[in-house]
Amino acid sequence: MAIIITVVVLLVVVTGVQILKIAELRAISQGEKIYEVTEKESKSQAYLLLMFLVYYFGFFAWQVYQWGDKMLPVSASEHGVGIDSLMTVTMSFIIPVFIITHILLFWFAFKYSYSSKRKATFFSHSNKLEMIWTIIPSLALTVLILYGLSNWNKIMTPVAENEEHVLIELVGQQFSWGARYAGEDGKLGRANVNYIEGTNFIGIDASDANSNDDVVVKGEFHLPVNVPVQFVMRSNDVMHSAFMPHFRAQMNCVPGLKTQFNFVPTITTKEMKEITGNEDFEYILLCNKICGAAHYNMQMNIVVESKEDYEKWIASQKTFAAK
Ligand SMILES: [Cu+2]
Repeated sequence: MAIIITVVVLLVVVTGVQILKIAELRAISQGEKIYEVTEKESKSQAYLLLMFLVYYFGFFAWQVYQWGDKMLPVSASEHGVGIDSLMTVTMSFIIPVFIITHILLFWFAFKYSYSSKRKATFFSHSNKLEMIWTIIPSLALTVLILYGLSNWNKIMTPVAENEEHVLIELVGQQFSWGARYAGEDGKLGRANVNYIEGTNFIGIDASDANSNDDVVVKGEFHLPVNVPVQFVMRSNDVMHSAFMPHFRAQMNCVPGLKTQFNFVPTITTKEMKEITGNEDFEYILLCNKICGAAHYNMQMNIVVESKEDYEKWIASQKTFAAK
Protein backbone atom coordinates (compact mmCIF):
# COMPACT_ATOMS: atom_id res chain seq x y z
CA MET A 1 0.00 0.00 0.00
CA ALA A 2 2.79 2.42 0.96
CA ILE A 3 4.56 1.70 -2.32
CA ILE A 4 1.40 2.36 -4.36
CA ILE A 5 0.81 5.69 -2.57
CA THR A 6 4.45 6.72 -3.15
CA VAL A 7 4.22 5.84 -6.86
CA VAL A 8 0.92 7.76 -7.24
CA VAL A 9 2.34 10.87 -5.52
CA LEU A 10 5.47 10.69 -7.69
CA LEU A 11 3.40 10.36 -10.89
CA VAL A 12 1.23 13.35 -9.88
CA VAL A 13 4.36 15.48 -9.32
CA VAL A 14 5.88 14.38 -12.66
CA THR A 15 2.58 15.16 -14.46
CA GLY A 16 2.46 18.61 -12.85
CA VAL A 17 6.04 19.40 -13.92
CA GLN A 18 5.29 18.26 -17.50
CA ILE A 19 2.14 20.44 -17.68
CA LEU A 20 4.13 23.47 -16.49
CA LYS A 21 6.81 22.77 -19.12
CA ILE A 22 4.18 22.63 -21.88
CA ALA A 23 2.59 25.88 -20.67
CA GLU A 24 6.05 27.51 -20.70
CA LEU A 25 6.83 26.33 -24.24
CA ARG A 26 3.44 27.57 -25.42
CA ALA A 27 4.05 31.01 -23.89
CA ILE A 28 7.56 31.25 -25.41
CA SER A 29 6.27 30.22 -28.85
CA GLN A 30 3.71 33.05 -28.66
CA GLY A 31 6.44 35.57 -27.85
CA GLU A 32 5.58 36.14 -24.18
CA LYS A 33 8.40 37.13 -21.80
CA ILE A 34 7.77 34.50 -19.14
CA TYR A 35 10.81 35.16 -16.93
CA GLU A 36 10.02 38.83 -16.38
CA VAL A 37 8.55 39.49 -12.94
CA THR A 38 5.77 42.03 -12.97
CA GLU A 39 5.22 44.62 -10.24
CA LYS A 40 1.91 42.96 -9.38
CA GLU A 41 3.54 39.56 -8.85
CA SER A 42 6.26 41.11 -6.75
CA LYS A 43 3.67 42.91 -4.59
CA SER A 44 1.68 39.73 -3.97
CA GLN A 45 4.90 37.98 -2.83
CA ALA A 46 5.61 40.93 -0.53
CA TYR A 47 2.17 40.58 1.09
CA LEU A 48 2.77 36.85 1.52
CA LEU A 49 6.00 37.67 3.38
CA LEU A 50 4.13 40.03 5.72
CA MET A 51 1.52 37.34 6.33
CA PHE A 52 4.32 34.90 7.13
CA LEU A 53 5.71 37.37 9.69
CA VAL A 54 2.34 37.51 11.45
CA TYR A 55 2.02 33.71 11.36
CA TYR A 56 5.60 33.32 12.61
CA PHE A 57 5.11 35.53 15.67
CA GLY A 58 1.68 34.03 16.24
CA PHE A 59 3.27 30.57 16.34
CA PHE A 60 6.00 31.82 18.69
CA ALA A 61 3.40 33.30 21.08
CA TRP A 62 1.31 30.11 20.87
CA GLN A 63 4.31 27.94 21.81
CA VAL A 64 5.05 30.12 24.85
CA TYR A 65 1.37 29.92 25.85
CA GLN A 66 1.06 26.19 25.18
CA TRP A 67 4.31 24.92 26.69
CA GLY A 68 5.30 27.74 29.05
CA ASP A 69 4.25 25.64 32.05
CA LYS A 70 6.69 22.88 31.05
CA MET A 71 9.55 25.03 32.33
CA LEU A 72 11.45 23.70 35.35
CA PRO A 73 10.34 24.91 38.80
CA VAL A 74 12.56 27.17 40.90
CA SER A 75 16.13 25.87 41.27
CA ALA A 76 16.63 23.38 44.12
CA SER A 77 20.36 24.01 44.42
CA GLU A 78 22.48 26.98 45.52
CA HIS A 79 24.40 27.45 42.26
CA GLY A 80 21.24 26.85 40.18
CA VAL A 81 19.98 30.31 41.11
CA GLY A 82 23.02 31.75 39.30
CA ILE A 83 22.38 29.57 36.24
CA ASP A 84 18.73 30.66 36.15
CA SER A 85 19.63 34.35 36.31
CA LEU A 86 22.20 33.76 33.53
CA MET A 87 19.37 32.25 31.48
CA THR A 88 17.04 35.17 32.26
CA VAL A 89 19.67 37.77 31.34
CA THR A 90 20.56 35.93 28.11
CA MET A 91 16.90 35.59 27.12
CA SER A 92 16.16 39.24 27.87
CA PHE A 93 18.93 40.07 25.36
CA ILE A 94 17.99 37.47 22.78
CA ILE A 95 14.20 37.74 22.62
CA PRO A 96 14.01 41.51 21.83
CA VAL A 97 16.80 41.08 19.23
CA PHE A 98 14.92 38.12 17.71
CA ILE A 99 11.68 40.15 17.48
CA ILE A 100 13.25 43.37 16.15
CA THR A 101 15.47 41.72 13.51
CA HIS A 102 12.60 39.58 12.18
CA ILE A 103 10.22 42.54 11.95
CA LEU A 104 12.93 44.45 10.03
CA LEU A 105 13.73 41.47 7.80
CA PHE A 106 10.15 40.94 6.63
CA TRP A 107 9.19 44.62 6.64
CA PHE A 108 12.15 45.52 4.40
CA ALA A 109 11.31 42.68 2.01
CA PHE A 110 7.78 44.14 1.83
CA LYS A 111 8.72 47.82 1.62
CA TYR A 112 11.44 47.35 -1.01
CA SER A 113 9.68 44.84 -3.21
CA TYR A 114 10.26 45.48 -6.92
CA SER A 115 9.12 48.80 -8.34
CA SER A 116 9.98 50.03 -11.84
CA LYS A 117 10.08 53.62 -10.51
CA ARG A 118 12.86 52.96 -8.01
CA LYS A 119 16.53 52.21 -8.32
CA ALA A 120 18.67 50.63 -5.59
CA THR A 121 21.47 52.74 -4.10
CA PHE A 122 24.83 51.11 -4.70
CA PHE A 123 27.83 51.45 -2.43
CA SER A 124 30.70 49.00 -2.20
CA HIS A 125 31.79 49.58 1.38
CA SER A 126 30.81 51.44 4.54
CA ASN A 127 33.19 51.62 7.49
CA LYS A 128 30.45 53.03 9.69
CA LEU A 129 28.14 50.06 9.10
CA GLU A 130 30.99 47.57 9.53
CA MET A 131 31.86 49.19 12.88
CA ILE A 132 28.25 49.12 14.10
CA TRP A 133 27.60 45.48 13.36
CA THR A 134 30.97 44.36 14.69
CA ILE A 135 31.18 46.39 17.90
CA ILE A 136 27.61 46.06 19.20
CA PRO A 137 27.41 42.23 19.00
CA SER A 138 30.98 41.87 20.40
CA LEU A 139 30.11 44.06 23.38
CA ALA A 140 26.88 42.14 24.04
CA LEU A 141 28.67 38.79 23.73
CA THR A 142 31.57 39.90 25.95
CA VAL A 143 29.14 40.86 28.72
CA LEU A 144 27.28 37.52 28.43
CA ILE A 145 30.47 35.42 28.28
CA LEU A 146 32.12 37.19 31.23
CA TYR A 147 28.96 36.76 33.27
CA GLY A 148 28.83 33.07 32.26
CA LEU A 149 32.52 32.52 33.09
CA SER A 150 32.20 34.02 36.56
CA ASN A 151 29.27 31.66 37.20
CA TRP A 152 31.20 28.71 35.77
CA ASN A 153 34.19 29.35 38.06
CA LYS A 154 31.94 29.48 41.13
CA ILE A 155 30.14 26.24 40.15
CA MET A 156 33.11 24.10 39.10
CA THR A 157 35.25 24.49 42.23
CA PRO A 158 35.30 21.10 44.04
CA VAL A 159 34.21 20.97 47.69
CA ALA A 160 37.22 21.40 50.01
CA GLU A 161 38.16 18.11 51.71
CA ASN A 162 37.97 19.52 55.25
CA GLU A 163 34.54 21.05 54.64
CA GLU A 164 31.50 19.00 55.75
CA HIS A 165 30.13 17.23 52.69
CA VAL A 166 28.70 13.99 51.30
CA LEU A 167 30.76 12.12 48.71
CA ILE A 168 28.75 10.11 46.18
CA GLU A 169 29.83 8.21 43.11
CA LEU A 170 27.29 7.90 40.29
CA VAL A 171 27.89 5.01 37.93
CA GLY A 172 26.03 4.80 34.64
CA GLN A 173 25.55 1.64 32.65
CA GLN A 174 23.17 0.49 29.94
CA PHE A 175 20.47 1.15 31.22
CA SER A 176 20.50 2.02 34.90
CA TRP A 177 22.30 4.05 37.53
CA GLY A 178 24.05 3.08 40.72
CA ALA A 179 24.98 5.48 43.53
CA ARG A 180 27.82 4.72 45.95
CA TYR A 181 28.24 6.61 49.22
CA ALA A 182 31.77 6.88 50.61
CA GLY A 183 30.64 5.74 54.06
CA GLU A 184 32.04 6.77 57.43
CA ASP A 185 35.68 7.03 56.30
CA GLY A 186 34.62 9.55 53.64
CA LYS A 187 36.65 7.61 51.06
CA LEU A 188 35.45 5.64 48.06
CA GLY A 189 37.22 2.31 47.64
CA ARG A 190 38.91 1.55 44.33
CA ALA A 191 36.72 0.22 41.54
CA ASN A 192 37.38 -1.43 38.23
CA VAL A 193 35.11 -2.94 35.57
CA ASN A 194 37.01 -6.25 35.96
CA TYR A 195 35.42 -6.73 39.42
CA ILE A 196 31.85 -6.43 38.13
CA GLU A 197 30.13 -9.60 39.25
CA GLY A 198 26.66 -10.46 40.60
CA THR A 199 25.48 -7.76 43.01
CA ASN A 200 28.80 -5.88 42.71
CA PHE A 201 27.51 -4.25 39.55
CA ILE A 202 29.75 -1.20 39.81
CA GLY A 203 32.96 -3.20 40.18
CA ILE A 204 34.12 -2.31 43.70
CA ASP A 205 37.54 -3.69 44.64
CA ALA A 206 36.97 -5.81 47.78
CA SER A 207 40.69 -5.86 48.61
CA ASP A 208 40.70 -2.10 49.24
CA ALA A 209 39.91 -1.39 52.92
CA ASN A 210 38.20 1.87 51.93
CA SER A 211 35.53 -0.20 50.13
CA ASN A 212 34.19 -1.94 53.24
CA ASP A 213 31.94 0.85 54.50
CA ASP A 214 30.84 2.03 51.03
CA VAL A 215 27.08 1.93 50.49
CA VAL A 216 25.70 1.14 47.04
CA VAL A 217 22.07 1.85 46.18
CA LYS A 218 19.91 1.47 43.09
CA GLY A 219 16.56 2.97 42.12
CA GLU A 220 16.70 5.89 44.54
CA PHE A 221 19.32 7.84 46.49
CA HIS A 222 19.03 10.37 49.30
CA LEU A 223 20.65 13.76 49.90
CA PRO A 224 20.69 15.90 53.05
CA VAL A 225 19.38 19.45 52.50
CA ASN A 226 21.86 22.37 52.78
CA VAL A 227 24.94 20.11 52.87
CA PRO A 228 27.40 20.23 49.93
CA VAL A 229 27.36 17.05 47.84
CA GLN A 230 30.46 16.10 45.90
CA PHE A 231 29.66 13.80 42.99
CA VAL A 232 32.15 11.63 41.13
CA MET A 233 30.84 10.16 37.88
CA ARG A 234 31.88 6.97 36.10
CA SER A 235 30.56 4.76 33.32
CA ASN A 236 30.71 0.98 33.02
CA ASP A 237 30.26 0.86 29.27
CA VAL A 238 29.52 3.77 26.92
CA MET A 239 29.19 7.53 27.40
CA HIS A 240 26.31 8.58 29.65
CA SER A 241 25.46 11.93 31.11
CA ALA A 242 24.23 12.40 34.67
CA PHE A 243 21.51 15.05 34.41
CA MET A 244 19.70 16.37 37.49
CA PRO A 245 17.52 19.10 35.95
CA HIS A 246 15.95 20.41 39.18
CA PHE A 247 19.43 21.09 40.56
CA ARG A 248 20.65 22.55 37.24
CA ALA A 249 23.40 19.94 37.16
CA GLN A 250 24.80 17.82 34.38
CA MET A 251 28.08 15.99 33.87
CA ASN A 252 29.26 13.43 31.32
CA CYS A 253 30.07 9.91 32.53
CA VAL A 254 33.00 8.73 30.46
CA PRO A 255 34.29 5.12 30.39
CA GLY A 256 37.79 4.95 31.91
CA LEU A 257 37.60 8.48 33.35
CA LYS A 258 36.32 10.06 36.56
CA THR A 259 34.44 13.32 36.21
CA GLN A 260 33.00 15.41 39.01
CA PHE A 261 30.39 17.96 39.96
CA ASN A 262 29.13 19.35 43.24
CA PHE A 263 26.11 21.25 44.46
CA VAL A 264 24.21 22.16 47.61
CA PRO A 265 20.55 21.04 47.59
CA THR A 266 18.41 23.77 49.13
CA ILE A 267 14.82 22.49 48.88
CA THR A 268 13.61 19.16 50.27
CA THR A 269 11.40 16.85 48.19
CA LYS A 270 8.51 17.59 50.59
CA GLU A 271 8.92 21.36 50.16
CA MET A 272 9.12 20.99 46.36
CA LYS A 273 5.85 19.04 46.34
CA GLU A 274 4.26 22.11 47.96
CA ILE A 275 5.99 24.62 45.65
CA THR A 276 4.92 22.78 42.50
CA GLY A 277 1.49 21.85 43.91
CA ASN A 278 2.22 18.34 42.67
CA GLU A 279 1.83 15.56 45.27
CA ASP A 280 3.70 13.11 42.99
CA PHE A 281 6.72 15.34 42.45
CA GLU A 282 10.09 13.55 42.64
CA TYR A 283 13.60 14.85 41.94
CA ILE A 284 15.20 12.78 39.24
CA LEU A 285 18.57 11.75 37.83
CA LEU A 286 18.36 11.12 34.09
CA CYS A 287 20.75 10.01 31.40
CA ASN A 288 21.13 12.88 28.94
CA LYS A 289 23.34 11.19 26.37
CA ILE A 290 21.66 8.85 23.92
CA CYS A 291 23.33 5.57 24.92
CA GLY A 292 21.12 2.88 23.39
CA ALA A 293 17.62 1.48 23.04
CA ALA A 294 16.45 1.98 26.66
CA HIS A 295 18.24 5.32 27.16
CA TYR A 296 14.92 7.12 27.68
CA ASN A 297 14.23 4.98 30.74
CA MET A 298 17.63 5.33 32.43
CA GLN A 299 16.69 7.19 35.57
CA MET A 300 16.88 7.20 39.34
CA ASN A 301 14.84 9.12 41.93
CA ILE A 302 16.53 11.54 44.30
CA VAL A 303 15.10 12.23 47.76
CA VAL A 304 16.20 15.45 49.46
CA GLU A 305 15.40 15.44 53.17
CA SER A 306 16.50 16.90 56.49
CA LYS A 307 19.95 15.95 57.76
CA GLU A 308 18.41 13.82 60.54
CA ASP A 309 16.21 11.87 58.12
CA TYR A 310 19.15 11.40 55.76
CA GLU A 311 21.34 10.03 58.55
CA LYS A 312 18.62 7.59 59.56
CA TRP A 313 18.28 6.44 55.97
CA ILE A 314 22.00 5.96 55.32
CA ALA A 315 22.38 4.06 58.61
CA SER A 316 19.64 1.65 57.49
CA GLN A 317 21.52 0.77 54.28
CA LYS A 318 23.85 -2.23 54.10
CA THR A 319 27.54 -1.53 53.57
CA PHE A 320 29.52 -3.27 50.85
CA ALA A 321 31.24 -5.53 53.40
CA ALA A 322 27.90 -6.48 55.02
CA LYS A 323 26.42 -7.49 51.68
CU1 LIG B 1 22.78 6.44 29.21
